[in-house]
Amino acid sequence: MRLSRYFLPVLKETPAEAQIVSHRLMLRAGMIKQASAGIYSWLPLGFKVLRRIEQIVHEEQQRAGHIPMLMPTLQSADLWRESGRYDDYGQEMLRITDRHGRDMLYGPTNEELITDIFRSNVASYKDLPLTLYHIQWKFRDEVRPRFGVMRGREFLMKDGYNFDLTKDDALHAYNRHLVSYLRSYERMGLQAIPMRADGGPIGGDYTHEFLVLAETGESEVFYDSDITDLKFGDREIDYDDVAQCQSVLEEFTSRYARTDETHDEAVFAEVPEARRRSARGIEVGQIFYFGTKYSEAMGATVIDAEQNQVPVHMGSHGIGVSRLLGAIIEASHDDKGIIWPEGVTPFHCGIVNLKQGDEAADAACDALYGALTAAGLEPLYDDRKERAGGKFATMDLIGLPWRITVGPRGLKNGVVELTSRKTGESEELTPEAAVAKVVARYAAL
Ligand code: P5A
Repeated sequence: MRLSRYFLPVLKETPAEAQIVSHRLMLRAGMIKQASAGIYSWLPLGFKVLRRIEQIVHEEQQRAGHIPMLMPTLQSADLWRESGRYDDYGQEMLRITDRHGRDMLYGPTNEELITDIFRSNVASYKDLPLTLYHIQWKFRDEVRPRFGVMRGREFLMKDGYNFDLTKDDALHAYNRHLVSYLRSYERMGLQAIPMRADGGPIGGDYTHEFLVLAETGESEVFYDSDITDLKFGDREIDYDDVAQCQSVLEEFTSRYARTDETHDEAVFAEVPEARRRSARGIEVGQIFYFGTKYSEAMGATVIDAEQNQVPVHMGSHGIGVSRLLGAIIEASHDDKGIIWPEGVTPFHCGIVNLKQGDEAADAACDALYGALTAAGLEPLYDDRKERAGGKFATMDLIGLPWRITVGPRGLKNGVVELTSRKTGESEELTPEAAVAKVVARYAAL
């Protein structure tokens, strides 16, 4: 993409309404624009990152054997009356009446809708296990929407639902989700720690939240510092292997790590004092096992091997897709702007032409652009007639991991400059070597 033809409305001033750095940087980098309280338009740069995050989530869900689909945002109130949650959900639910006077709602989550799909189509234990998921907008009429996409009213969530014959099978589904979430967050350059939490309006008492530690996080958390050394890394996993998934769960959840809802001072006191931490965290996902709560209320049963009708065991599992943009920026920025992890960056590499209109510089930039594109990468070429300082400031603000700077002086010696946004280090390389280095970085992801 050539910057002269793109839509990147960066702001020079720091927006007064934004209280935390990720919100400020998303506004300044022209990623989002507020439409009304807690509701945002996703401008091209923000939309690109959102899509990259979605892509990682899709790949990791499907790797775990979970099946993608799409349910609507508007739901009938009748289904929610069946589960009893129409009255329980309270003011967070946006209720709508259609022209025929039918009660509808903008879905805050989809347990009822998916249970209805299941009961209409599945009758036998032979069709289990089954896990369906989608990535869809949700609406929760939060009292205090704030911090930009971090606590929105309209927000994008990946929500998955497992249907199993037995509790053990459902717990395996829970473990599969835990493993796939660990992989997903690491691919986004994040450390998200699973912590024992509370079921809240979703239900069940077996649930973990995934938290990214950050001072601006809205959750208070308590944990054993040893847990921060754990990495999932690039280990191979067989998602059908019950024991293997269980051992990952044990590895990542055996140390003390709880949100304030389930925090227990007496148990925490058993952690050696030097390792006890209390901090703040951003909740980027939550997994639940709630047994037969919805299947019993809504008649989602199957015939088992002995010909008995039994309610299925269920769980639901959510990732805060749009919130993740905020969480990633909170975890990765400096005073100049965003520092995108390579796994989610909107463009793979920036190209800065120091002297637009200079024949050699223009030709070298075009050649770099062509070579990066041919290698399957998306460069962002700043081809505007602007001062070098302004171009660098924009690139630093929008945080692309790599920048290639091209100027007539370097070209005389056959070199361009390759700069890492993260370390700030630059090296002079031939254009071919610079491209090869950037391509190799992404190939290694
Ligand atoms: C699990 C999937 C559920 O709704 N039902 C379907 C279950 N869980 S949850 O924890 O309530 O939400 C899942 C994740 O969505 C993100 N999230 C939000 N993101 C932005 N703004 C909000 N107002 C908001 N509310 C929830 C969180 O990341 C949460 O973990």
